[in-house]
Amino acid sequence: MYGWNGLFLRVNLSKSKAASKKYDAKLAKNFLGGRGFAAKILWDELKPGTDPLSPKNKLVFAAGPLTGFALPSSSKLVVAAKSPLTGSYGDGNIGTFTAVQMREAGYDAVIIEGKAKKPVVLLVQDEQIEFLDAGDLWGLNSFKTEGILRKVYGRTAGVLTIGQAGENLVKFANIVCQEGRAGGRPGIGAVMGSKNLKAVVTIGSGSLPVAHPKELKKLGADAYREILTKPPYAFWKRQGTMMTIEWSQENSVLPTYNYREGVFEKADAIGGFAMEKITSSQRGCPKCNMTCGNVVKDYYGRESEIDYENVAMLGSNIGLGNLRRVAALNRAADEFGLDTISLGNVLGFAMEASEKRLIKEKVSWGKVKETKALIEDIVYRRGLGDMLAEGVRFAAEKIGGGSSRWAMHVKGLEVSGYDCHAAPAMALAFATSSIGAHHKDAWVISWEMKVGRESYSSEKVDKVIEFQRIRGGVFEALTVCRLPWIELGFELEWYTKFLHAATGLEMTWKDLNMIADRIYTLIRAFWVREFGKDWTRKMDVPPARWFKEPLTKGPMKGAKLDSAKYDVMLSKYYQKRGWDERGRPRITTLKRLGLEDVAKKLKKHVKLYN
Ligand code: PTT
Ligand code: SF4
Repeated sequence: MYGWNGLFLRVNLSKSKAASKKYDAKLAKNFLGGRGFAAKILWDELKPGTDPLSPKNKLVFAAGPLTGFALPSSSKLVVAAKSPLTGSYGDGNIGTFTAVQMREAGYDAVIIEGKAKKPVVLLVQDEQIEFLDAGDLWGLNSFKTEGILRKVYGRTAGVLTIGQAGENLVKFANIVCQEGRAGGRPGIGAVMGSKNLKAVVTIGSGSLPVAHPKELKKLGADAYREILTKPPYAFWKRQGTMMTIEWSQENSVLPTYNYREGVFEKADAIGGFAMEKITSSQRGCPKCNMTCGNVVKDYYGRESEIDYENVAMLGSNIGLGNLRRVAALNRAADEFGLDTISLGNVLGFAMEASEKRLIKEKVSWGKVKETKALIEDIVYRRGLGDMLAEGVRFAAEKIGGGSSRWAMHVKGLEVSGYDCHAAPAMALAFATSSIGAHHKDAWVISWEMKVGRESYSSEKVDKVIEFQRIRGGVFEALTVCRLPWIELGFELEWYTKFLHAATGLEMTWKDLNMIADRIYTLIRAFWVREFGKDWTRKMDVPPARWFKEPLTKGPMKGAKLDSAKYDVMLSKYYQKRGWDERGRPRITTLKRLGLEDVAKKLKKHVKLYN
């Protein structure tokens, strides 16, 4: 096999043992890597009903066949497990030296099982695997932990860590690296914590098998040059994802006061231009020449790397209109290893609940010190923080009072930073995303603003599926960054050429879309298997606030979603996907996608289907 190493490393923390094993080449061709591998491994190896925080859950780090080569923005890694937040398949995507080092160590994926007796650091150095005592690191934040490990293992070692949030099993704890890359929104950091795994250090010294080395080298050089010629490049380098704050405000989709509104009175103070005045440096993922991590000095004079989502969720969504203060909360989230999107949601939820006197604690909008203290309570699970550490779905069930209407989540995963009162296609994208309400699979909102936001047309359903294929399927399986394509217009044809040079396979985008559908449908099967008879189409409906409480301000004042029209759109989505009226993959669809074994298991387990 070229492109792929053909090896998985399996680590058992309970037994302090590890072994590598060849996998079938068909797996690579059918699932590519990254999310494809993770979904297949978790489907095959986890029993339905497995407790996500038990030793029986498995943590998978998986890369794609382009990872590790000198190709633009190609060093991403999928981190996946059964999610403690949603109770089903969960993953995240993180730009990290670990992706490169893991591939150079000879592995396309690492599967971590069991639970260490005491806190450990897993050290993967080519074929040598060690379980190091992490007693001294337990309790430290992610930055300190990484700093200590980097002193020993060097600047380019792969180092993934959890902070105290992962240790304390906060349900939206994530995994952090390089002081500002973070991934695993649906609590993948908590899964790592539940295994007593404080960090994973990876160092590889091998070279990757490549089908056409000269072709790959030339393509890589051409592609890096091409990126520099793209017209949006210069502005991208100035603002990165932060330019989206102004755009969201103009289009009335900036999440504000717990998604009550789409415009924020202090948006200018937290936008890309405000950031430019205080940017001190830039960081990014390895192998990228359009680095987008903008570092600013926060309210306390410390460095904080900010992105759109961080600022929307810890800024406008909680009524905080000062960028240095927002950056301070973002830095706290990175240190503790908390997903900023879910964090901004639970904070906004608590502020609204306090305003409505549904909780006894006073939690005010837009106060940095109070909010920072509440974040610490969440991390250490004290008082109100303990409830919020379980996510908004749980908190709403607990406090009642109609709060589930404004608990902003889908399937338990909190909504990322786009208000959808007047964006039906984006609402559908959130509702049908493979891990809960994440924008990663289909960020159709900018397209939707151009074609007209009112309609619930078939064209919109097609666009959601098209994006889910490209982004949620192909990019997540290749583990390449999607931003060159979305933000600069770097053409999709490059990726089939890269694939050919690396693997020798002639794959068209039609072939890739088929693989994407296979992965997406397998993940859907995972959800259906977990929920069994309780699975209904209600699982694919966005939060009630967007249907019931119109916007009261801004250019879209009065707008809200129409539930009857949404329902029709959802049915169309199911038809086009080949799923039934309850959103379950039809047996014929599973077979068409080469998932016969999944069809058999699902049929047996859920006892459903025509
Ligand atoms: C992603 C989600 C995002 S999406 C952001 S900002 W964004 C938040 N970042 C966080 C952070 O920072 N610290 C923290 N403690 N929590 C955070 N949670 C949030 O996590 C990220 C970039 C970005 S910045 C985006 S859009 C793109 N995401 C990609 C993706 O998902 N897939 C892909 N193939 N390419 C992508 N490219 C871009 O990567 P999750 P990163 Mg992230 C500080 O993790 O769970 O996937 O959620 O990975 O290396 O930081 O790069 O406006
Ligand atoms: Fe990482 Fe940004 Fe480069 Fe994508 S564009 S690879 S997120 S630095």
